[in-house]
Amino acid sequence: MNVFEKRLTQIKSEQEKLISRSNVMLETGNGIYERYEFPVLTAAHAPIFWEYDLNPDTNPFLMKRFGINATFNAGAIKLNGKYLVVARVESVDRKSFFAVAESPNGIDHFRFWDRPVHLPETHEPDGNIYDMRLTQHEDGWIYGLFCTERKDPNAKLGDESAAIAQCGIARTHDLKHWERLPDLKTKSRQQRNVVLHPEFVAGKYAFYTRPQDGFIEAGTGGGIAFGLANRMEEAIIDIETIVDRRHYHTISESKNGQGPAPLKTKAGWLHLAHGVRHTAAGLRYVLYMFLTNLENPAKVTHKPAGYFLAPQGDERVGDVSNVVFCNGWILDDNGDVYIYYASSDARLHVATSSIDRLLDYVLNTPGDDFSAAETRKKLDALITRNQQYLKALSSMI
Ligand code: M1P
Repeated sequence: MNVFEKRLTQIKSEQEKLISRSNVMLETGNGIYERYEFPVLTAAHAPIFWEYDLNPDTNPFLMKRFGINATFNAGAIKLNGKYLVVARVESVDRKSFFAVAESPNGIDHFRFWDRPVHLPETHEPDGNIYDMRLTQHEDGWIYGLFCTERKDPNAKLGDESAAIAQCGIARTHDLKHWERLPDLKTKSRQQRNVVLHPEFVAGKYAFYTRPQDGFIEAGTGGGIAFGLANRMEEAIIDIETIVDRRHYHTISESKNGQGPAPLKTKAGWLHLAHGVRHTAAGLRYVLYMFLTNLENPAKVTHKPAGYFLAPQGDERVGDVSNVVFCNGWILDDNGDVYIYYASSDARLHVATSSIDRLLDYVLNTPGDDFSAAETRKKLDALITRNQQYLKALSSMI
């Protein structure tokens, strides 16, 4: 066997082992959801024919000719019985594109479709695209809203980082053929983490937005906002109203953003979002939940204090460490929920729960009272309530 043949055999067998490996649910957990031992999608899941020139004459050493750096922040949907994620795939040149990966069960054996998504452009080409949120809208389309980033035309001479982020919009019926629509227009100079609500509200298309002053800093952008547009073919939001405000000394004091489209439940719309705070080691991204009113999804009715899911173990390290981010989840017919979260801008994981458990979490976990004394009082009250059970339970354990 020559070098080419030897390497190809090895690479193929390693990848097959990776994709056919069964995931393992981690024991115990917190009762709210279960985590799994292995990420569901990594750079190593990229098909061999994406990264290598497979012609032995032009690539005798079987080198990578196109490197994939990371696969993360994925939109998710169940279509025709398959669990599909539309991942942000980042190549080694730092550009992102979207690619669909499919699993038979939602927790393992994710395999990329042969080709990445061919997303048409508007008259203003995208510098980069990422973080697609999928919404199966009651108008019959599946919409993909994502961030389109372009170099700031007013950047100071020599500033090669200043960028403008806006919300790109595309729609499809099958995740294969995509129609690009004009970018969303709002009054905010920067826009990221925009999500389409699945139902009409007051006869209009409803959006969760995240107005922000700078590319990184939210500035005066107060938090997750809500706005209405008449049409998707030229979506314009005139008024953005803050739904979930940032707050001093919380997990989202620096910024926050809606995750996937909210899930409709009997008690309200269930939201998953990310919150960001500054630490001495940089920004820390965690996930949190809240519930909004069924008739008025701009009104928060319940919001547990603190985070729902934070980076742990290996998840804490990656290109942007100490980050978990989620823009995709699937509610199955039997009430199971698959939460696809990415860690540290590197890889995609799944956590599983059920709509009943998630509702129990948001309805019965105390909210934030914004002071250390109030937090301590809540703990004291729980200990007092528990005292009557401790004796009885100690004989059980
Ligand atoms: O690097 C962490 C995340 O940063 C951005 O999120 P936000 O706009 O809330 O700061 C996004 O670029 C996201 O893709 C990334 O994971």
